[in-house]
Amino acid sequence: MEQSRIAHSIGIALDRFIKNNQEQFQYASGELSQLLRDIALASKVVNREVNKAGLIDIMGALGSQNSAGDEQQKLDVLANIRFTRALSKGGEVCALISEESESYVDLNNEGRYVIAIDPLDGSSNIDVNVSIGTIFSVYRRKSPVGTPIADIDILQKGSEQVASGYILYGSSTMLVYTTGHGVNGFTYEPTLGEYFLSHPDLKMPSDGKIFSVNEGSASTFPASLTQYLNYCKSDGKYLGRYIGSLVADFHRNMLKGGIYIYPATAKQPEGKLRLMYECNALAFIAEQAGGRATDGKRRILDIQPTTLHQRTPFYVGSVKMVEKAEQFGK
Ligand code: AFP
Repeated sequence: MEQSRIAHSIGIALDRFIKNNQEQFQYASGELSQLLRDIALASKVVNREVNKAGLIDIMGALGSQNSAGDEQQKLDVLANIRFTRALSKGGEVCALISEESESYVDLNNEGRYVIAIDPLDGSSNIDVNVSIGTIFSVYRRKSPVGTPIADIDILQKGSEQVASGYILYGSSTMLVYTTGHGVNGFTYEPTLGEYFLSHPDLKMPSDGKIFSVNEGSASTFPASLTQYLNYCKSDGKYLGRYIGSLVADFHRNMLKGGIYIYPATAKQPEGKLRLMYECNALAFIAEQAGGRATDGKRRILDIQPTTLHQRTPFYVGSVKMVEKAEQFGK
């Protein structure tokens, strides 16, 4: 019995996977690997807090508002602290852009990387025990190491990301990331406190059946989107699925095939989602998994950000579904 148990390999742990694949990275000095480990470690702490949230009554609004005017939840604040702390301790990060801070956080002029992060996305789902996520993008700084951070370091296009990923705090906790060599997904094993490779070389189906959009705002959608949704509904093969947690909606569509849309609306002409710490990271992952991400017209990764908290419409998912939705806008 014991022998047969030992014979079964438990799989590749995240640490080993990162180490084994370090050479793939153009600037393989080990710093990016360490940075990914720092993010993984912080996510374990956040995961623990997310899991015990209901038990120790740390849920609910703290009463302050973040830079975008959203009401901050306690867990948002905690997650922001955990990730900032982990990334500042490591020393690899010179600046951190976060949903929770109006300006970027200057961490360490010696660091070579800039991080954009939404520490806890989908915060309105926290109180009702629905999946939430962390989203992150990693860039190389452009100014010389040791000098103060400059705008060119901060306002980089998504196409300049060297890594991106997300953590999904769902029925299992998963970390999914890319360094531009495909996408790999790791599932957290809580009793061992470790992520294990569960979804190697993830590919998004080229077509799908799921459309994810908040139809509560349908009266304010652009005409092209209304036409696309009418097409989906009249066809009969499509399913509507919308959690309202970007990471969870994106992850489901990546595994099953589908499209997630947050359009420009009459109320929010630039859309709701933030380019730098929501859309770019998922666009990079989508493309690396064979999917497509646009603002309905332009490739997300080609958009030059001009401000930290810039918003963009977001169409992401299976190539054929995104292309079909775009056709209605031509
Ligand atoms: P919250 O963090 O305020 O819950 O917003 C979540 C989010 O940024 C993204 O995760 C969702 O997909 C999207 O907004 C939901 O927005 P709507 O409630 O307008 O559909």
